[in-house]
Amino acid sequence: MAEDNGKLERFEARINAGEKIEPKDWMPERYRQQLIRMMSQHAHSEVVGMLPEGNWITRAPSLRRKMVLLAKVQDEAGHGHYLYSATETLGVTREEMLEKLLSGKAKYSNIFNYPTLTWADIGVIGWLVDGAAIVNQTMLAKTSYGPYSRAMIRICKEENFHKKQGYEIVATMARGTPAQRKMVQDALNRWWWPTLMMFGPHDKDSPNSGDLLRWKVKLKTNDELRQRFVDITVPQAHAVGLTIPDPELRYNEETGHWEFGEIDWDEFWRVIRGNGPCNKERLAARRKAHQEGAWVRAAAEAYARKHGREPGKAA
Ligand code: FAQ
Repeated sequence: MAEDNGKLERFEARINAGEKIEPKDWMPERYRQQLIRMMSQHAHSEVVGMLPEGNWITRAPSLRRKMVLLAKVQDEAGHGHYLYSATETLGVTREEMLEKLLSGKAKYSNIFNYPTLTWADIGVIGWLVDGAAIVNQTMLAKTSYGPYSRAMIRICKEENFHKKQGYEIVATMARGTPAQRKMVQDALNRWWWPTLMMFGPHDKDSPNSGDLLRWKVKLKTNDELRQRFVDITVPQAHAVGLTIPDPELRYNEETGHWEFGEIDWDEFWRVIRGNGPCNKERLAARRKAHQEGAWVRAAAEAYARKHGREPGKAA
């Protein structure tokens, strides 16, 4: 125990000195478990996050829009892969993580349990959802765990492109016909509040934040990041003539922040516990894809064995 205390002290001193923790370094079991929880949920979010947008690839309004959306959805598959690989460095296998997702035990971001009803939703997802992801992940790029931090740096670069393509769709529709303006405003009305929920519960209701902040996995709290997102996004909505669907939204000259109304936390908990509008549909789609991909996994394993490599390990 005394030895463990010494290790813990050295571990925390390294974190406080801004050093990265690497896979083979000693780490408290609680740090490892918290990272597995958070990083695997993040990986699942990227993969499930392909579904609402993938739904629109065949219906994109032009070839250019189709190519861009295809590339974006493909990027998200890539992000899932980097994040599963980074999580594997903590001693958990990809199969274990996937089993938790497919059996409904693991969480993934609340936001991907809402339907994409019109093309404007694709613009608004890029602008708001990728915009929120960037605010959150720019901080995570400085996280104390080396593999997560490095994955985040690359992912953030791609998310910046995603946000720009989304805002371009939004701006184009906002200066389009009355029907297009109505469609994009309606999409903003439906996605605004669920996007604010992406940052997690208020700090006072966030059981994990204590450990995560202490060990610099998180560098800012849920409420701090949510406020930052609102401050960045409100002027962007105004710039294209859209209205944020919050009657309580007002700018506070003294603090320099946009104040906003209360989030419907009952809706948040309902959605993350499996009872949102599309939870069942999303999991069914993932299970189907997993089953249909069985032959690909079998072929990859057979190939690895034939060439004397352990399946799942790089050459
Ligand atoms: N959704 O104690 P806290 C993307 C759960 S990537 C679902 O505050 P924590 C890119 C939380 O897990 C989006 N569950 O938790 C893209 C915990 O339950 P547990 C994903 C949530 O970890 C764009 C409980 O509530 N990004 O969008 C959510 O300290 C477009 C209590 O919460 C990440 O995952 C939620 N929103 O803070 C892809 C970023 N919030 O596990 C495709 C990494 C909270 O104890 C298309 N993660 N919960 O059973 C994080 O930064 C943190 O994990 C938070 C939550 C901030 C999400």
